[in-house]
Amino acid sequence: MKMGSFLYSAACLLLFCSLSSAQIRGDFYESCKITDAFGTYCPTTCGVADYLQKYKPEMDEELTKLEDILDEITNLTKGASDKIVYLKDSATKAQKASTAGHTRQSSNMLDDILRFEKTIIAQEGQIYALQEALSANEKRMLDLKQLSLQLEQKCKEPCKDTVGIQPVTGKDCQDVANRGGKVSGLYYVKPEKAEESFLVYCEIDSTGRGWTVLQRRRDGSVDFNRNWIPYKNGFGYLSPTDTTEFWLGNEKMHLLTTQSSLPYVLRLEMKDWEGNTKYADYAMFKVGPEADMYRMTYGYYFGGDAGDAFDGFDFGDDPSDKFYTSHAGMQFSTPDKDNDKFQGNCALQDGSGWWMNRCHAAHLNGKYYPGGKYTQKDAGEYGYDNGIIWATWHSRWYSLKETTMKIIPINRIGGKGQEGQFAGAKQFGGMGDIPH
Ligand SMILES: [Ca+2]
Repeated sequence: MKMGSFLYSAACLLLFCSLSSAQIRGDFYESCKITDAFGTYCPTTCGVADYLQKYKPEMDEELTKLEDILDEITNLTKGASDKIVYLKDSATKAQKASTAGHTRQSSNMLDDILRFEKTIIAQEGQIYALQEALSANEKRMLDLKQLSLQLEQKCKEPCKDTVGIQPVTGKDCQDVANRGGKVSGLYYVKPEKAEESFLVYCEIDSTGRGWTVLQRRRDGSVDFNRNWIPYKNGFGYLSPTDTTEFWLGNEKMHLLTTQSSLPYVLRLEMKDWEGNTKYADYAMFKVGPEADMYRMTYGYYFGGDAGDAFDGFDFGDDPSDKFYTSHAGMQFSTPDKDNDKFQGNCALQDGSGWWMNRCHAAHLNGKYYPGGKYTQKDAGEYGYDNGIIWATWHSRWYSLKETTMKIIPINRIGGKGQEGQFAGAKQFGGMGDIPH
């Protein structure tokens, strides 16, 4: 029955309302003009209203349908009652007839009466079942109406400022940390060439290092199969507790990574489904302007224990595999904008936005596969490896559980206080220990 799914979606809607007050909406709404989605605080005024608008017609329709069903049941019940009255009358008549001394007919009459009684019992059973159904449906209606009321109430409440945005600002998170930002959380930053400041999640550690987070995969709750504009502006949710998934946006990444002569290091952190974590660092990471399709460049692999998948991977299918799966210097592609080196459309076939070559050895915006392992069949229509891939660590048919992409000025990456969990950096002979 449809109701189950409707109840579920209504419950989800409720959940959305209660959760959304603690998150930042990253999407663009048709009826809302939000110039900077990540800078828009609290979704109540636009986001929730739009969301409700979207679901209200469906809900009304479901309620109408349910009312129709109830009417039908009521009619049926009435029909059955009439029938019982009629049958009871007949039975009484028959009884009277039999007691009136018509002995010849009495045995026939008795049979009739027995038959009638059986029918009556059967009818009563049906009526009982119908009444059960009726009251169950009434209860459901009541629950639904209750839920709808709660929902309406909840969405009328003014949005509470539950998101803590830190007061310190800077041109990136390291600047924020330098200016006194002590805790990880949401901060406004304004890179040098940026016209407006925008919200970012800063990961600030006890040694005063401030990472600006560009991408986060956590649980598959955000769809990364998006087109050029969402990838340009950013999508998903920024949360002060770092619990949500997002793509900060190519334009913001461009502004951040090209603002000063001091180069950035891009760190990619990954976690698999067995709980292992690995990372890879790239020095002098830059995202070019939109005119150059947000081309990604870096100087060199700076270290890490996940291996250098940005440099491509020899999958063993063809000698040119490594060359054609490297990402250095690639332009950004999305399903609606093919800037790759493949005669087909990598981003369309793999359902993501990424610096596609022909196509990839690293693919952190891929499809989320709970459990990790997936097959050609799972990959859908095109059947290519489309998961969250880092080929120098796990096979391309293994999709990672969590990823983070974050940047920091190169002079802050080394030195004391390298996180214990990423002690692997030491393997690189202190390459990370650049004096600052
Ligand atoms: Ca192509």
